[in-house]
Amino acid sequence: MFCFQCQETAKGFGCTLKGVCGKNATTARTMDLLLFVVRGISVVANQLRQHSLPVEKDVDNFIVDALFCTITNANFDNESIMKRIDKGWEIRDALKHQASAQNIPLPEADELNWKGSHNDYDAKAATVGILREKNEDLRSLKELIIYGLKGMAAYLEHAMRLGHNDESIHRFMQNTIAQITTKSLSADELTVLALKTGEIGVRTMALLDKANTSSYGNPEITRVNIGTGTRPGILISGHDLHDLEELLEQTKDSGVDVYTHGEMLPAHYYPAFKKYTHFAGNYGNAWWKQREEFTSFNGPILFTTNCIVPPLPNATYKERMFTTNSTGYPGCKHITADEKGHKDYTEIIETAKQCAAPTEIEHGEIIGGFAHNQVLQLADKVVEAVKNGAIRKFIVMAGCDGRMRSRDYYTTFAEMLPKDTVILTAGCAKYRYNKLGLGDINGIPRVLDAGQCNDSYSLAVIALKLKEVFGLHDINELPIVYNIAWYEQKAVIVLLALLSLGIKEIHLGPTLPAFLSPDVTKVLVDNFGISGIGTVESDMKKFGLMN
Ligand code: FSO
Ligand code: SF4
Repeated sequence: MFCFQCQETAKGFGCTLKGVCGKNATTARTMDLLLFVVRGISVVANQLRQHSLPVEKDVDNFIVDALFCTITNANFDNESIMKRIDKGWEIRDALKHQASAQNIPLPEADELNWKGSHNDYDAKAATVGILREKNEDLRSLKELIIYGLKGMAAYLEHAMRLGHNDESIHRFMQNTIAQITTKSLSADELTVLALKTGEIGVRTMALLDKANTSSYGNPEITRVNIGTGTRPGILISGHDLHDLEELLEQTKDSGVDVYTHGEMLPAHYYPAFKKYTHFAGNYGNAWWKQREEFTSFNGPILFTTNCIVPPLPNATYKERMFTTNSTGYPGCKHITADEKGHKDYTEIIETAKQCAAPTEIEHGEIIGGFAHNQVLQLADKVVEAVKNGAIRKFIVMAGCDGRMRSRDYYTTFAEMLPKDTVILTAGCAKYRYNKLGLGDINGIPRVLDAGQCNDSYSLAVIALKLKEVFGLHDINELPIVYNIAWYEQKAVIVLLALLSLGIKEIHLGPTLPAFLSPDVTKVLVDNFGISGIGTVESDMKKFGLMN
């Protein structure tokens, strides 16, 4: 196996024996084969579209799900990946049949022709992974684009589940994958394609924002309880609000409470979910603390998306773990939707009824709900605070949290920030500083949480609005510094999206991606001023934040 798609990759180089995330070598290779299938399907689908022929919705759905399930920590269930591969061959061959019936010529590519039995999969997979591209810079750019597309697929899937779709995004994804598969693109051409991926990433996040806000209202300032009640609970983690809605509906008279974990916390900010009195609060912290926190939660856990941490062999909660959508874990019950898209959570609810109430690990409240609509309602107050010097700078500290000790940097950084600065956050990175009690500036909290990682879109909307209000020509003239933490591939699409919006001088940590070759890193440094992080003190000085 070889995988270097996430920040925690082994030795900052690549996982070769087993993933630091817990993914084993066989599953890593099976995922490589699934991506091979995705490439074949994309080539044929793209070719049909180029000839103005229709492509079935199933193709779009398959590609989105397949990309999503290969994201870090989403799916550890080899069997479910194998099933996707088998279905993929059928889709590819049906598309080929369609092409041949219409005399559409197809390019030469192994991805279009190979087929073998399950016994052949592992050997084939070993030849079609990341290292198939021998040129380090081309490999770096191709993987940068593919990881961006994986993040895009995740956000698109959430929007689609709420009935919002955009054919142009699917077309872009499949066309991009087809180009990477069949064309000999130069480094310059791939760089352009990476930026284009960011541009479509903005479109995808805007689509998801519309899907979420038109379904559940605009997030608003909300105090979220972090303590526990006395009734048994169900913990829902991940990012999918549609799953949450169905779970809340089905649990409302059950005597069971629903708590959020990790990235599901921002669900509390949406008006539509406030009517559920049993939507009890947020339990715990970011994804990587789940081994301890799921143990003390005592009740069942539903994973709607990544990040799953493989439970230890003696974990008491494994029988209480349920997965859905693109996620999977061997031995855990997977909940699928019926043909109308409806999921039945009876088994989770019945499991919860047999469990003790959650053990309280924290007490109090956290505040959030500062997505674009809410912040723009406060715009006068914010602009006034900037003009009169009460707010000197905004620090965008969005992105992901992770296990590495080096991420303590973000807590220290937040603690050391001067009192006239405001943190704008989104994603699970917030757990490094959202319970520090950093206070407020004239009633504006010093940590403004816009929501999930996809709500980084909100931060871009806020920045663009401020640029307009202050009459600036360039978004980079705003008093905003970007100190972003990344972990997995959704952060890659967020980064590409910010670059496509012209945002420069982004600091990315705790380490730069291993998949960026020295030459590609140089392009990003020269053109966008991207850099890593240093020590808290040196970065404070660099950002002009030392008092
Ligand atoms: Fe975090 Fe995991 Fe949202 Fe990621 S829970 S790390 S970028 O999946 O998606 O922020
Ligand atoms: Fe390693 Fe990250 Fe890939 Fe897991 S996702 S195998 S930790 S690089």
